[in-house]
Order: sequence, then C-alpha cells, then structure tokens
Amino acid sequence: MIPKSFYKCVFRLSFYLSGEGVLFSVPQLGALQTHLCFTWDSESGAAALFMDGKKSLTKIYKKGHTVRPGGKVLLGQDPDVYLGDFDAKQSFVGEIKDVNMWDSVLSDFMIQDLYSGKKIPQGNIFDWETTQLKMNGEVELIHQEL
Ligand SMILES: [Ca+2]
Repeated sequence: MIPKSFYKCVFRLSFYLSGEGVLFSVPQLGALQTHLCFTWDSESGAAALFMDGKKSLTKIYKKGHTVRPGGKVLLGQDPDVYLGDFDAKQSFVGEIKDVNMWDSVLSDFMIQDLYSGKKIPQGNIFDWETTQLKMNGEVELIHQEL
C-alpha cells in the first residue's frame, strides 16, 4: 500500500494525440512559475517532459503517428469535441505564457537555455510574440516588459 502522503506530492501532466495520452508524474505545481516543455519525436515515439529544465524518463508514445497541418491550439480548455464542448469546471485556472511550438525536437541543451532565459529561435509552428490570441471567457491579457 502506498501511504496517503505520497499522493500529495505527485501531480500528473499528460499529452494527447488523438485517443490515449502519455502521462508523466511530476512534483506538484506551486505558487512559483514553472517552465514546462514537452518533446515528442514521431519517428521513434520518444516522448519526454522537461520541468524547470529537468528531463523526465523517456516514454514511447504513438510511434509513427503524424500530425496534420492547419490545426488549432487551445490553451486552458478541455474540449470534448473538436474545438468545442467546453466545461467551465474543467478549465485551467492560473497563468500561461510564452507558449511556443516547433516542428522538430529541441535538444536538451536548448530546452535548458530556454529555462534559464537565453534566447533561442522562436517556435516555427507558432510563437508567443506573433501569434494572434483569441480569448474566451474570463481571460485577462497582461503585457509584461521583459
Ligand atoms: Ca471535458
């Protein structure tokens, strides 16, 4: 039996590509900002999560799967159908910023550079600075000087 206190310090982050997701157990998110990066290589299926620059064990997820172009990215929502059927109780409450997406797997060093604030080429699928955000519900957009 696992003691109850064990559950208090473990938190799950998951990544989904049509159907079953891949889950990573990580320390619980706290009041301080956390840097998260998820990598997935379609050819090998290698999937890993980086939390504040530290890499998880690699899992194999959807080897050979491909992602079609022209999709949409939803932040802070859990859609039950494509782009819809949202439930306010399942929405993210907190702060999200600097979300970028690349079409290739960044090296561990690049991810550590990102975490430590060094500039690396911005996401080539989308990048936070030039992406048009469309907000729904109670979302505040706050501009911060870097
Ligand atoms: Ca849902």
